[in-house]
Amino acid sequence: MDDITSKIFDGDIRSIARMITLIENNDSSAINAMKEIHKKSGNAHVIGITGVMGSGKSSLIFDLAYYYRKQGKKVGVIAIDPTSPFSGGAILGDRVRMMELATDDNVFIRSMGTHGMLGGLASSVFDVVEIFDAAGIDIILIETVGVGQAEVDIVKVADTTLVVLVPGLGDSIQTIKAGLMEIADIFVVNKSDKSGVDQIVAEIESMLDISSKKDRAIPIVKTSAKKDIGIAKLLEEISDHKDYLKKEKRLKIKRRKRYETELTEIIRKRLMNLIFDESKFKDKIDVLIDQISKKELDPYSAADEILGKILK
Ligand SMILES: Nc1nc2c(ncn2[C@@H]2O[C@H](COP(=O)(O)OP(=O)(O)O)[C@@H](O)[C@H]2O)c(=O)[nH]1
Ligand SMILES: [Mg+2]
Repeated sequence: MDDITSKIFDGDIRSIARMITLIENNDSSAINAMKEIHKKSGNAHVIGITGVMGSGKSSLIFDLAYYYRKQGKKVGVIAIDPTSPFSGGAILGDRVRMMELATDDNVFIRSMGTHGMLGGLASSVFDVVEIFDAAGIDIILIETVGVGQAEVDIVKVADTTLVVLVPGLGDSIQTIKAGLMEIADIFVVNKSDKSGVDQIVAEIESMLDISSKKDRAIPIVKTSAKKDIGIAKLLEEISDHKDYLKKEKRLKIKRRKRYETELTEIIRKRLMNLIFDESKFKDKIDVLIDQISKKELDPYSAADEILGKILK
């Protein structure tokens, strides 16, 4: 394990992948190795990208990764989306840019299923971030599924959160959950090659006007991932946000929040494993489910029965 850890610190792509797999399988020596990995982490800029399905998150990530590579930065991508075109370390797609990134040793891509989700994010996202970070990756891009709690929970991991919107969503802004609007550090209006861009920008602006005052104006960046428009501007805004975070201990406070979430998730997960081994109750649970189905029992009373056995 010491060997793997030192190879991770050297940025070895295979060791990074192996470590992540071990962590996802709850391997105890890998978990132990996280002590050293944690010490080495904290330098990467973690960027969360969220927004509805099909808004162009994956496409934007390719473009961002491409631009960051041009700056000589090492890039890690975490795709928490089973439908994402990143799979098993290989990038699918026909764009030249994607092919270039696929063979670049300084681009690390990890897809994660929604397996083992606690709340909205897979708990091992925190570990993957730390492993990437300790491996010397400068920029970590996290794409979340376009629905559910994950898109709101992304702020707990990310330093900077991008919310991607597109023209032509009908009553666009109104249809988007308020929670999603509040988490944005930067709004990205993608598909700006299509019509209706100014309308959505105006909608975001008026929504920002009425929302609670922030100590920082939230930028709105128009992009076209397809036509490579606005990406340089987006990098600039991301960099400005990082500078903003560095002031007045904002980054420290953000990171504390991340660790708080991670710590409580680990405790929750371990407690759960400690006291509730589902396989041990399988037969009993089957019987109870039969009874619930037949209306002989309600789910609460059934839970009382199982809890009674656990706490006995
Ligand atoms: N016209 C146009 N299409 C885009 C743009 N960005 C992405 N797309 C297309 O939108 C579709 C969904 O993109 P994808 O990146 O998979 O979206 P995701 O579900 O948010 O990750 C794909 O067919 C992309 O080629 C853009 O800027 N303009
Ligand atoms: Mg995607």
